[in-house]
Amino acid sequence: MSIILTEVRGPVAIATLNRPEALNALNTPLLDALADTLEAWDADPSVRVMIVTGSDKAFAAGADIKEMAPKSFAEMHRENIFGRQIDRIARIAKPVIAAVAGFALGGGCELAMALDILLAADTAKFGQPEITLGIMPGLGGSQRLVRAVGKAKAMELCLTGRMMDAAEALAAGLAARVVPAAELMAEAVKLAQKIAAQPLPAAAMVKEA
Ligand code: DAK
Repeated sequence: MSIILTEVRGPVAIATLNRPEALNALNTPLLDALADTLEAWDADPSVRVMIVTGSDKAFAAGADIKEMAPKSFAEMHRENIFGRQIDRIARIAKPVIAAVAGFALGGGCELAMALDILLAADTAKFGQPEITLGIMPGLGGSQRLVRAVGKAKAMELCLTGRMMDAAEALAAGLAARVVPAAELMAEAVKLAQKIAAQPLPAAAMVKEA
């Protein structure tokens, strides 16, 4: 079974993270495959909007702790582990929606924030629990979370590692909208279709700006 499931519905392309045994923890093969997939769609004129999603239980429960564990923090920083792929994903020109149900923690929350619109299921739980492992957010969380929710809440989340539910994420400005979990994908596709109906160059320029 592929680590990324793909489906294209007209102008809307959907990538589903598929590592259920590890709650979609982001390891090198998964992030390589996701970046390759999104870049291929970015270059495909028939695709206008993309959606990245996970499972009911987890969008992604973090960067893969087992892959990081043998490395020193200095090695992780020097190798920019997982950072190269997140940077590739953030450079996708077409709009990308994060459809998030369940856990979006650590690198999982950072992946969602590297995309353009975060649509949350009412089951979504966000957090940057890195500090509980003795490390700090390394995939953009220290910057993107601040921009999304402001310094005070970002500091509180990063310094305590606590989780925030979907309602709090909506109130804080991290999520654009919260929908019932059963309707998450239908709502994400509807949103994607609405964007796909707009002129693509304008959409890409809005994103770039
Ligand atoms: N990595 C690897 N495996 C994970 C994982 C993760 N982040 N999260 C869950 N899993 C695995 C579990 O180990 C378990 O596998 P088995 O032990 O059965 O083999 C399976 O997924 C199911 O998890 P649980 O049994 O724990 O499920 P529960 O429902 O009981 O709990 C949970 C769900 C999400 C509360 C729990 O799994 C959990 O706390 N997970 C870890 C969450 C976390 O701490 N995430 C942040 C990871 S740190 C950097 C680059 C990157 C980063 C930092 C720096 N630089 C370049 C400098 C990134 C850091 C992170 O993301």
